[in-house]
Amino acid sequence: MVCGDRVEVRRDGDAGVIEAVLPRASLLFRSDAFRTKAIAANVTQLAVVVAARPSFSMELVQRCILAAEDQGIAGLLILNKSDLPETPAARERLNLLTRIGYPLVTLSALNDAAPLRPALQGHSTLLIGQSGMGKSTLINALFPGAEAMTAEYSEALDSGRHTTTHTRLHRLDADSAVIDSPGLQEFALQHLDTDALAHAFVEFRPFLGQCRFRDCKHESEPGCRLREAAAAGDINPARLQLFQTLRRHH
Ligand SMILES: Nc1nc2c(ncn2[C@@H]2O[C@H](COP(=O)(O)OP(=O)(O)OP(=O)(O)O)[C@@H](O)[C@H]2O)c(=O)[nH]1
Ligand SMILES: [Mg+2]
Ligand SMILES: [Zn+2]
Repeated sequence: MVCGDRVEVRRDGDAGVIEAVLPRASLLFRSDAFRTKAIAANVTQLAVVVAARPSFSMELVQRCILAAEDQGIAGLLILNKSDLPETPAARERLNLLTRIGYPLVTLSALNDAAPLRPALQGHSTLLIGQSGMGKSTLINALFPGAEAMTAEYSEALDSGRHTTTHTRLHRLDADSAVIDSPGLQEFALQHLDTDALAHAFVEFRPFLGQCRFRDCKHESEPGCRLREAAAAGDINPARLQLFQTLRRHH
């Protein structure tokens, strides 16, 4: 059983006994070189939380979004700590994803979480991201009684302190929930084969199946439609490059 599972419970006196775990609409995994672990079930939206400080990895953000796409989960970007003066530069880096359609909410969890509320409606949203970006601070802003632990990030290490250790679901209303999760350092995608990986790049989809060779790896094969699209500016070469890097690491 993982966070977000729906279960059937039988009453047994004062206690409840879980009789069955209902089929999952989605299941998100996190993995590193050593192991794979389920994070949460039945998530309908993955919100990647970033901030100008500590610094964030755009590759890690994209890996999270790719994992979401693979599971048919909507991707959302949250740029937190908008009170920091370096925020416009962080916003600029996110263009790589906002240009292909991913929605972005910019806010300061310390000041006001209201800008996020409309995007949460009707979704089970998993907050994910590097340590220190402010996921738990955001939970506390949305749920006044939550008392989620937060901690200042380390300026010396330019990273958070891995304060949150468990994944926890907070119910917003009957059909909306928000899940806090421990900070990520890496997000492996070994479980995606070449085809699944290519499909996870949403802007590649119109071009897939149009390469000269059916088993095209989109590397140096002649007649590769994806490389043509990158050369023509229809897809960002940086995204094709990320695809190639991830594919080679299978
Ligand atoms: N300036 C500023 N600081 C913020 C904001 N939101 C959060 N912080 C600070 O950022 C630090 C990290 O916040 P957390 O909420 O603990 O971060 P987290 O993403 O939950 O970190 P992990 O649980 O380690 O993954 C804390 O010192 C927060 O007070 C914000 O909007 N502005
Ligand atoms: Mg936290
Ligand atoms: Zn190709």
